[in-house]
Order: sequence, then C-alpha cells, then structure tokens
Amino acid sequence: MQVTIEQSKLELVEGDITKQSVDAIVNAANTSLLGGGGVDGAIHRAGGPAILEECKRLGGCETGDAKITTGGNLPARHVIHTVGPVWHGGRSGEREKLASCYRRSLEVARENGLTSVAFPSISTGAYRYPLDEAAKVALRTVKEYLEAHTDIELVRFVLFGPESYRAYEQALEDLTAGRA
Ligand code: AR6
Repeated sequence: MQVTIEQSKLELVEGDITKQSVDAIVNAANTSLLGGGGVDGAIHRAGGPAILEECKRLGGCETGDAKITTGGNLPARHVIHTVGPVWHGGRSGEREKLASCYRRSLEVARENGLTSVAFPSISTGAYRYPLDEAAKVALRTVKEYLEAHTDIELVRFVLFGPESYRAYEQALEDLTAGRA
C-alpha cells in the first residue's frame, strides 16, 4: 500500500528490513546500543561488525532519541538506531516516546542529507507495545513530519509478517480517510 503526502511517498510492505535498498534503515535498539534480539539482532548479523564498532563509540541512546551509524554490509548505506519505549500500560508517556522515535529518526536522516528511510514497527516485539496503537502513532507521526518537511522523499514501513502488515494497513486506511 502506498500514499502520497505532499511530494513524498509513504509505503507499507511486508518483509525483512535488512534487505531494503534505501539511504537508511531504522533499528529498534535498546539504550545501550550494543545489540540485542529481534530486528536489532537481525540488523547486526546482516550488517557485520562495523555497525557495532561505531555503536560502541556513541555512548548509548535515550529512549525516544536516535543516532546514526554506517550500514556496514547492508544494502542500506546507514542505520539510524532509535530506542522505543517499553509498554507499561500506556500511562508512562509511551505514546509520546514512540512518536519521538519516528520524529527524531527522520530529523537525523535530514541532518545527514538522506532522502529515503525504512522503519520497522518500533516497540511492538520485545517491548510489547500493542500493535494497533503503535501503528496509529507511527503513521500519524510520519504523516505530520512529511506534511511539514519536503526533504524526505520516501518513508517505507517494513512489516515483519502478515499480522503487523494488516495492522499498519488498517491504521493507514483510517488515517487517510480521516477516521484517526
Ligand atoms: N525486519 C523487519 N521487522 C522485524 C525484523 C526484520 N528482520 N525482525 C523482527 N522484526 P523487536 P522492540 C519486527 O523486538 O519491541 C531488541 O532486543 C518484530 O516482528 O525487534 O522495539 C533490542 O535490542 C516486531 O514487529 O523491537 C531491544 O532490547 C518489530 O520488529 C528490544 O529488542 C519490533 O520488535 C527492542 O524491542
């Protein structure tokens, strides 16, 4: 599924983010930036040790912030590492922190002159953020960013499996129909 927002494309695909040929893929990391499971593990495995070497020099990352490294052996030139919130029931600022991940990742991309960015579904694995809620926050935040800035030409959500894809598809349909 694809929509146009101002001059930019926002698209949803089902697949593996490590295979994406874009300027940067975003990693759902933890505050240490020293690796983990899920999409983080997959990115470090596919990208090789150069990513971890750069991560070690970054001194970690706050929840909601984002930092950039090389893409190592990945088809993407860069990895933008962001740290999503752990879900604690929704009253601990989870929504704002998750929105901040998407905003800060796009700001870091822009600061580095990048124009195409692929995101996974941040926080919806080990960090247990409910998928439907996370999809709404993710898509609304990216849409607002693309409405306000013209430098990013493509944002692709790479959803791992049909359940994630369908949740994002529903959220994007609601958002573009003005229901969300
Ligand atoms: N491509 C795209 N999406 C993927 C891939 C892939 N190759 N692999 C998994 N996903 P998670 P979190 C999806 O747990 O919830 C790590 O240990 C997955 O199905 O990777 O933000 C970090 O180091 C899910 O929909 O990230 C942190 O400690 C989504 O990516 C912690 O997990 C996010 O799941 C972060 O937890």
